[in-house]
Amino acid sequence: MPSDQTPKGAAPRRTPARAASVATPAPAAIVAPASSGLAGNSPWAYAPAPESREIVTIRQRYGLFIDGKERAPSGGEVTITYNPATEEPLAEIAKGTPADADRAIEAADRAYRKVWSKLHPRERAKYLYRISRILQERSREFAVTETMDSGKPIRESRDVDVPLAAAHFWYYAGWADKLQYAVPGRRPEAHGVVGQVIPWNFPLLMLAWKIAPALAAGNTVVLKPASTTPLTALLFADVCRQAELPDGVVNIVTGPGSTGMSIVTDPRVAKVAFTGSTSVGVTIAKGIAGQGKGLTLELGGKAANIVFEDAALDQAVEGVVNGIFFNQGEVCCAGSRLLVQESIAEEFLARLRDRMSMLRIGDPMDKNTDIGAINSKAQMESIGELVASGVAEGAQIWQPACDLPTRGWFFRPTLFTNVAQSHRIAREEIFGPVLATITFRTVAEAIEKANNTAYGLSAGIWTEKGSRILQVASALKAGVVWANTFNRFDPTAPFGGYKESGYGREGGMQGLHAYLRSS
Ligand code: TAP
Repeated sequence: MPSDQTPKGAAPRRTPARAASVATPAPAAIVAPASSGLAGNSPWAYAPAPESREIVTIRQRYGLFIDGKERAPSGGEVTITYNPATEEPLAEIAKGTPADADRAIEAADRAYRKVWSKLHPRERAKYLYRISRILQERSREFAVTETMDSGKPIRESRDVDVPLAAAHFWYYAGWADKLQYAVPGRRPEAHGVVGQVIPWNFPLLMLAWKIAPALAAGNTVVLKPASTTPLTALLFADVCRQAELPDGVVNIVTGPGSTGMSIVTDPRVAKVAFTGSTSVGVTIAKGIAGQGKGLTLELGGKAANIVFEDAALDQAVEGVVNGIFFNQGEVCCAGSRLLVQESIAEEFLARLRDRMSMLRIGDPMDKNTDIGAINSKAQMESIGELVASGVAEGAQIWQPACDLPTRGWFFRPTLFTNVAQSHRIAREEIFGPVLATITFRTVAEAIEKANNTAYGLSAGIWTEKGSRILQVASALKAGVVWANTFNRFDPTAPFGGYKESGYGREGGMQGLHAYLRSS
């Protein structure tokens, strides 16, 4: 396998950079006057606080991780992964083919039959603990790599993605020798080989959500990362080697969607887990229909974040900002619909605009950055198209006046008011830093509007009244309901959706069930 090195963090030279950046479609007339906040040219602007890239060595080329070894793709082709904040190519990534998927599944099947299923569960647990410890020890390296490859702020990869990924391995390590307590009265058994396909918004964390419970339950894994964010999965392959995980227990096959499809439809794959768009989720469900495989689908969302008139307004503003601007809004459970009670709407929106004017948008490697880069040019264009539809359909757009970097894919935080429930921005998952505001008068109206969506992944409630939280939470058709907080994740808590947000749960004991068959 080629292993030629470039200097630390350097991009391969021979690949040309991508086209010029995509401008946020924000006509000057709809942009607010210059902010007096902490961003831009304010005398109170923060000094730059860039994280060092020195800890990371990004190689020029990466192969597939199959049977414990790095392998060249059978077709000899590569794709390029880019830094979304600079548009620079980071590395060449093996373009795995169906033949490579076949080899990976064969290795996982062999590892399952000959090694992993024969290990005492306590021994399996030791590997998971070891992986968790290594992730913690190498956390800075993972955080910097994740930020460079995905565009998310270093503050988030450092404080959320990497610690949560380590926590998932730690949590499921504890389950490995206690599986009988997860399915009382029945005999838990692993499926065998599981096929997993993950998206680009939380590359390492989604890998942990998938691999940790699968291994704890005694399965072996073939995982396909998203094409735009393969680097932390490939770094994780190195962690598997460092942890001396037996060969073939984890296999990572980079490549296009069609390679993901050949993994999930292979008859030797007994269980499939997918996170990503609803359309691909549907394609996968159709592709494996009738094969008797286990399937969990974690798909899109259009969460309502509901603010009642008695809420602590400043806290609610923080929660709404966190709900939609965390990870640039590229979050399946993002609170992308703000439902605010009419009596406080004007005041709430004024405070929200003030807060949005303080957000710092720019270099994701700067520790002060709140909103980093959009993951890809395609995603930028998709956000821009939906925002343009909001303007065309008559919603009122507002964006803070902030300077965006001249290179890279950056999108201004965007607030829409005068939104009708029929508008596309109120119905479709935008997967970007765009908030659509709808008002309501009564609790019943709030519930009806919140549930008026094809999705059902998450929701938020902001009120001082405990009884109202219980009433509204039990009426909302959403898998996760946060009260007076938003985007809280914990390995012990199940996560998943209803309706077009998919089915099955990840996290907690429920997440383990998906990886067990019990008799
Ligand atoms: P998807 O196409 O759903 O990509 C997710 C994963 O599925 C990637 O690894 C992708 O591989 C793979 N994939 C694509 N087509 C496949 C197929 N036919 N069979 C098996 N695997 C396949 O998402 P996207 O195109 O990157 O984003 C489109 C929209 O989906 C976004 O705008 C957003 O609304 C939504 N999205 C939702 C989520 C979550 S968490 N709900 C995550 C990402 C995107 P490649 O990367 O190689 O294409």
